[in-house]
Amino acid sequence: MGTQAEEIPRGRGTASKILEVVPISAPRPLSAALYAEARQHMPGGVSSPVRAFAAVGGEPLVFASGAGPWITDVDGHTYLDLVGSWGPLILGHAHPQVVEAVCQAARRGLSFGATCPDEIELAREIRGAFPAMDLVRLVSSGTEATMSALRLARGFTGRSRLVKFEGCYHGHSDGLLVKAGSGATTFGTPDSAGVPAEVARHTVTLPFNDADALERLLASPGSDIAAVILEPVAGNMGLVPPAEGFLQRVRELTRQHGALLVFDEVMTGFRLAFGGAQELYGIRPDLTCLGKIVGGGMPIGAYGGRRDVMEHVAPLGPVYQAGTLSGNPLSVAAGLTTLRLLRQNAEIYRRLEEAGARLEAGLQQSARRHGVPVRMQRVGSMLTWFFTDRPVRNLSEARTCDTRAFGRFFHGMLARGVYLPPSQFEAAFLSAALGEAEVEQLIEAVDGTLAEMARS
Ligand code: KE4
Repeated sequence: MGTQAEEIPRGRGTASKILEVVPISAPRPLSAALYAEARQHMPGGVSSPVRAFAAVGGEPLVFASGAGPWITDVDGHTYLDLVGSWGPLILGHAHPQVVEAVCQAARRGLSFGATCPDEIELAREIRGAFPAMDLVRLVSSGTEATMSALRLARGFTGRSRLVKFEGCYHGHSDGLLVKAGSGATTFGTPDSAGVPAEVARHTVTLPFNDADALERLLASPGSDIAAVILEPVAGNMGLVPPAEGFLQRVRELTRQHGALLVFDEVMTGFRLAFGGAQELYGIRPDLTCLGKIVGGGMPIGAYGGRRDVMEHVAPLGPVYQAGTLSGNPLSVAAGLTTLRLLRQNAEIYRRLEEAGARLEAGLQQSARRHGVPVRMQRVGSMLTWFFTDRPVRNLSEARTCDTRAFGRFFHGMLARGVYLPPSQFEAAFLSAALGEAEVEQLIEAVDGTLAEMARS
């Protein structure tokens, strides 16, 4: 299937839509009415908590459609979308070839509960991008991918304890909703109601970017660590890159102590490079978890890695994991089309890097011009505006940021027609659908918002 770069719908250059300035006070009656109705039927009126705008205030919008870099709410207001469904939409909304692939798959049947050809093709495509994944198991979400990978790590090593890093999010399975215990290397404590202390105690949480803490833990007698899981580039405390040499040391330490290294690339996979962060930083993990882009916007997850480890997964081995809609034909059709377009248009990653760099330069100029303490932390097309004047290297430092200022920034950008993730502790995502004109519009919206913040 030949795909030319021009077939990636992008902002129509100078002819792209003019950002609609939607004053914060602008009436959004349909959104408000539908959100009120949603609250009658769904907890908080949302299907996932972060969508509720709790971190930025105000009422969430209800959206009707998306096209390329744009998303339109039910009141007809259109915004440049930097959420991109929280990462999957690297090609933008409703890419014609992705939509067509899903429609064709649907006409062949929605689900077979058995292997289909595209499923095999997608597994092949994933292995081509991630050479460390000798075998791949498809599931239906990032949560399932990480939950299954960690059960597999325990089954393979015969050990019980896990290590994660503060601020890294790996989905909502019990063993991962855990915060640091009283002492850094002691037992974890639940980070959500409903997680039993007996489960949380098996997970140790360390500061991100602190390889010395990991070394002390792994070297401690009886550490019994089955796996160390991390986001190689953290996006769930805001964008926090790995410190120089951090990933290499984690790789060395886990190998030295017989713990499996699990890269959670649900967000970074196919985002930072076609081969994800492990391609960018040259690290070979034992297991990799994927989601988001690998499904092109449809429900999906995947985990995989070393053949000797993956051969412990049922039906080959004793570690059980299953799923009614795993490898769903519509999800794999969307994912396969997305990955093929990315592989055949590798310049997308260069364009995303250029767009990110221009946004970053624009922000630095605006922050200086208006005297607002804000910085952008970015890797490729994943980025966060942190309201602080110091680097953010871990969760403790992220928490020192001015989240009220971020809330004002969020609403100022929304009023200028730009939809950002509604939390300081999330990453924003650029899509290949952003053209030159849209990047300029983003830079102008940031400048106008910071100018307004400086005046108030
Ligand atoms: P899902 O179960 O939401 O598909 O994936 C969980 C997950 C796992 N690993 C990483 C690194 C992730 O970022 C995620 C999910 N990311 C959030 C955004 N921070 C999804 C948005 C939401 O929870 O509504």
